[in-house]
Amino acid sequence: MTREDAATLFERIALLLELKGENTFKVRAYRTGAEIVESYSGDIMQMAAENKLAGIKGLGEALRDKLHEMATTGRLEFYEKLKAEFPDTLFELFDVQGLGPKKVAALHAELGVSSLADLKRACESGEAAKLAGFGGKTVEKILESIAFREKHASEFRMDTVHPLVLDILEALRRHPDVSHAEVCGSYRRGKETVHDLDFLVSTRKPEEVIEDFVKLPLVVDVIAKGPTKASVHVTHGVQCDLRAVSNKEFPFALAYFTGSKEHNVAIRQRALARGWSLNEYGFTAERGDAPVIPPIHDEAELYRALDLDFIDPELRENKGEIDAAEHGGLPRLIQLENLRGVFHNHTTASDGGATLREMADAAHDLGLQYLGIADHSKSSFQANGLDEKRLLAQVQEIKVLNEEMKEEGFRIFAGSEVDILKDGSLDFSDEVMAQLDYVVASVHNVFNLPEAEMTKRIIRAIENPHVTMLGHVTGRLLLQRPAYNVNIAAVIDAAAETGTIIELNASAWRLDMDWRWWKLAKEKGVKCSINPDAHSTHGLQAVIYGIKAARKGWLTRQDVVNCLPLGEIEEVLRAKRGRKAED
Ligand code: DGT
Ligand code: CA
Ligand code: CA
Ligand code: ZN
Repeated sequence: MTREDAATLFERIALLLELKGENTFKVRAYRTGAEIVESYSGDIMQMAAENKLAGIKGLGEALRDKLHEMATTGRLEFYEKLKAEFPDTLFELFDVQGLGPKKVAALHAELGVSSLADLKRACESGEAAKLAGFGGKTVEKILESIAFREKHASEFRMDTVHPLVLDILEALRRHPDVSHAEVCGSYRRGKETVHDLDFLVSTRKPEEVIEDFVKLPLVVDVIAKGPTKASVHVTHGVQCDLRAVSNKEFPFALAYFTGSKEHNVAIRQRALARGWSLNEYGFTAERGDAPVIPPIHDEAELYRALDLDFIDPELRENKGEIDAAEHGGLPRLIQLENLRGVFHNHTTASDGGATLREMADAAHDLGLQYLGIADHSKSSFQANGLDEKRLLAQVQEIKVLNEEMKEEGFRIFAGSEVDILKDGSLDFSDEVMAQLDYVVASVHNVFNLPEAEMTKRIIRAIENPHVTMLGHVTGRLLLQRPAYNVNIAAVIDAAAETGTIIELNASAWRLDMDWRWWKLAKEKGVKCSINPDAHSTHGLQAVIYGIKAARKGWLTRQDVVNCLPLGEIEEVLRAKRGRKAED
């Protein structure tokens, strides 16, 4: 069980206890527990397994015991029992936008709402609007959120599936009868959300491997099982397909099941043009005069046989990659190892769970050379945004810490995630922003503007010489909240013109700006910054999702500013301000 799973369980327990009308003290203990688990800077699950949690502030004995149980058994009996007192469908309500625990409790107690379907009915009939705290606006928002969720009901975010993929691949690779195991499908292509996971193994004993696969501990139920394939549901309700093939078939099956469908169709046509048919098992000569089929041992040889360079899975969307592979024009995609630092990170000064020092140590431990802090600005009061005074105090604190960390070759950059106000002006004056090393400008409220107005608002912010980079361009929360209306192409043009960096927010919830826009941005000369938007030390790990999205957007290390070493990044941060002075 990961720390996220454990934190989620504590959150849910808090909510269920609240619904039961338990005392608020107890409820709060679980909620605090969830926050601690989520943001603790050490390996809290390992510590829980070893019974070493004593002394962590805010974690009482009851919660410590529960963490121990979760860490060692992967489940929690207390939660299972509690959960059994409620209908399963109640849990659908928990992630609806605009529906906090209090509202869920009111809906449940007063209208007997225990599922999304109930909620929809209660909203449509006008009953919900009569409850205390439910205006027409709230109801409208809930209905919109339900519609959005229904549309994406069978998709999963990276943070849900990534740990599952690691676990399952490890189990498959450890199996004595498996020679190769890979994950295929949209996951391998680095899509921001996936419908299901597709695994592939090569083996001489498919039946044994399939038999053991359906018995893996994280399998919840078996959907279908045959001699060479199986489908199961695992944790979180994620469907996993497994196919077993021979070693000889493996590269063909790997390419086929990686997709995309559109890429496969184009590749198949290319094979046909030289007289070969292609499917998940191999090439077959279709004509007597077709060229001899060379031996194929891996995907690279498969592409080579078609006179193509190897195409990284992330690029396989039939969006120009085949033409590029034919002419030596594929980019050398960025890798996690290329990152030298990270911008846009929060601390306990605003809504983060770790202190400045803890964040700096964690970034240093990851092997990074610099960490950019960007706590929220004062208008984001719900996130405890900093006013000028607190911000400048933080700048001083960073200076002191930088003196200490200088010898280690590590540097903290003082910044701020400055709110872009409704009219496109910024939450801090130029004078204040001038005292920072960099500024991320983001929209955090008034999402419902018409496209032209939102675009104008964002472009006005970008035109400020102190705005180093634009944060989460569309404000989307994957599977949860749609992007606001904004003309992204126009924003890219404005960024190119003003020398503003655009953020690739690496949080699995955002991955914003979307990968579909990066190729255009890069062609216009816009630089990217892969920003974890970390709200805890663990949150820094989000860069792995950002790297996947950047690769999918054709980006190389040259396109991403935080691949630059400490010695070169400062100049980039100063470039836009300097530009103003020269003009
Ligand atoms: P998703 O929806 O997130 O699961 O996306 P994929 O791409 O993983 O789609 P999935 O799981 O239905 O199929 C995995 C891959 O198998 C897909 O990317 C390409 C290949 N594939 C599946 N069905 C077909 C098909 O009818 N024709 C071709 N050419 N390829 C297919
Ligand atoms: Ca899939
Ligand atoms: Ca599938
Ligand atoms: Zn933000």
